[in-house]
Amino acid sequence: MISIDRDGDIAIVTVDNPPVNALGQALRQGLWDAVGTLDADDTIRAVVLICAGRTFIAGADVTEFGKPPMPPHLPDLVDRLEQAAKPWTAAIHGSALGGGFEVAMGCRFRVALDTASVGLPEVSLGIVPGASGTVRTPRLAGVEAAVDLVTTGRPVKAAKALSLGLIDALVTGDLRAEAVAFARTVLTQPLPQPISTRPVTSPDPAWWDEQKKAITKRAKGEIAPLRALDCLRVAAEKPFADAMAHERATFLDLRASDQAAALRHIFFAERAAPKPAHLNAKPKDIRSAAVIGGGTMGAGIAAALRDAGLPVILIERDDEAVQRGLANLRNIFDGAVKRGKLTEAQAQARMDGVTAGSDYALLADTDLVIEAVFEDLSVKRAVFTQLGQTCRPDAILATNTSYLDPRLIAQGLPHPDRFIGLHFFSPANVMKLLEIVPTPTTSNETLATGFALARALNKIPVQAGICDGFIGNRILKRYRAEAETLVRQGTPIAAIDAAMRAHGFAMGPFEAQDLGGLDIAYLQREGARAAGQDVPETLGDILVRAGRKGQKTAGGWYDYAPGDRTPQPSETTAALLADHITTGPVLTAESIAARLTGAMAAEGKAILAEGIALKPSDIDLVKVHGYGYPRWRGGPMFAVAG
Ligand code: 3H9
Repeated sequence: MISIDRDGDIAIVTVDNPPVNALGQALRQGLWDAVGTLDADDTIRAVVLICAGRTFIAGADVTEFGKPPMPPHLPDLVDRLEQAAKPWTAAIHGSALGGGFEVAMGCRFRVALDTASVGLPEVSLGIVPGASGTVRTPRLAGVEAAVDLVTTGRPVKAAKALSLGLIDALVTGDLRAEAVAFARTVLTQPLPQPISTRPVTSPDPAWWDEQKKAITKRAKGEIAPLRALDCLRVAAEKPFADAMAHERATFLDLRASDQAAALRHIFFAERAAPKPAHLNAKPKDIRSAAVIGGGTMGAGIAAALRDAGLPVILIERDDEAVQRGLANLRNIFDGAVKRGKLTEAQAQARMDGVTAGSDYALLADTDLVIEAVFEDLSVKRAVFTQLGQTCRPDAILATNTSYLDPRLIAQGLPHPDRFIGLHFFSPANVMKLLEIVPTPTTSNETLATGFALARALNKIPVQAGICDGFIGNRILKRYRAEAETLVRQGTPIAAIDAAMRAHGFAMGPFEAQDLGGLDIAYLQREGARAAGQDVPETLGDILVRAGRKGQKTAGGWYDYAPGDRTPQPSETTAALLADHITTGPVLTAESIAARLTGAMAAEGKAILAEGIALKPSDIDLVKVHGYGYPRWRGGPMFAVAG
């Protein structure tokens, strides 16, 4: 796990603890011992700490968090490194995160490859840095940089880290050789003060209040970012030792919290998602892709494919539609340029990799085709008839559908083993979730290719069985139905939305429908009714029939003033629904949230019992990544199991 070799009078300590060099007990002990060994070795004048594998130390070992802490504790190890008789230089590649960056701050110097990043992502695990991250960072880079780094949890790239003073040098090429050369050079100069003894200047109280306000708004009920801010303030105002004690107490408190348990659950579920145990085939190589349909969804999918570096063919009905599709795609990349995510040149390169047209013959040699046309069975079937005639027999053919039965879409398709459902979420180039829906004829190879595609697109794949709405929309339907039941029982619409926001959702169920439009689900219900299914009338149906489809019609569940998206309680809606509403008991915000999340969990249980979802954590990932369920609550299944 730890090896020591030397280059003249420089010792090189190499950490090798795959997969990410996490700081489990054995590694902490190994580093502890290495400091002692090298302090005692008179032939050594400086030490380089470097890691094998894909990354520098990526943090504490999260799997240890459910267990009692074991010595040597990380804060003590960081102190020991700082007090080592020889100066240590951390040589960073990949990511130095959390405890990894804290170890680097224990070292006297930090050099990093230009491709590396450093950060303190602890808040994303519901904790605060627990080994001096909140105390040393402000002493190293100033309070403002520390507050940003610690309370957002977002890592920064090496160049930014250098400009903030988080690292001392940026290198390219051979990290080990460069770090050894660096360690040798700095021996000729006076050593900088250890970070723990450096001064720190606290901003005035008004600045701290402003930060608190902004973070409270952003955190939406998540506690760790605010507790982190509190630690940083103590670190800026109190002596080092007091701040360390405060940080440690906060860390241990949060480590045992429900929020941290929920966030760990999502952390491991996300990492398990791309590689489910039952995938037993090798995925096909996908070197080219095509999208049928250049609307919002199709353009989003095409953008995601381009972002992953795949050449894309975009097919639309006619020239006019082709131009519209290309404009949609360009809009997406232009937006990315405006937000500083892409340069103009990168956006242009994204567009240059798109071939657009209306002739299916363009698809003759494409590896993967994703259909994203209008959600109508006959339209989709017509597309697959053409794909069956023009694509290679081994091309993977996927449908992006939210509600339709993929078996019906693929009926009559030659080689149906290469057919699969891929349910993207809008905007498809942004949303992380991908529901993967195999049919009974989908081959294992095609299924594995779906998962491999998700990895390539940096998405979180969840396998779903075939039912109305798959996992996500089926639960959404139940959630909305329960929300309507509450309205029928006399709970005000605005009270329900407020309760769900207080629970951590960005929006309540009715605000969300007004934003997305009530007509989509209405049309789907009408379709089912026309097909002879017994679909009871919903309150939403009454609103749509009265022309209230949401924000786009200036009113849905709420009214909207022109140019203003703030929902205003609506007398028109109240009058339209009056006959369907009885007066009932006044519910607290907590009991409203419990009813609605309980309904989601109940539907989730049914989905599991039917085999539509393979495991509870898959359902949690779907709700967290596709439907705004607060990550720090762990998803509906975790909430009821916990
Ligand atoms: C902390 O440090 C607290 C301290 O302040 C105080 C302590 C006192 N532990 O993501 P990947 C596993 S809190 C255990 O797919 P990538 C992961 O489960 C920690 N295991 O790789 C997966 O396992 P498997 C702060 C971990 O290359 C495998 O490694 N640090 C940990 O796409 C590969 O993971 C963080 O929050 C861990 N800390 O990305 C960093 N990390 O193969 C969290 C990963 O069995 N980690 N695993 O499924 C990351 O952000 C990414 O893993 C990283 C690599 C960017 C490093």
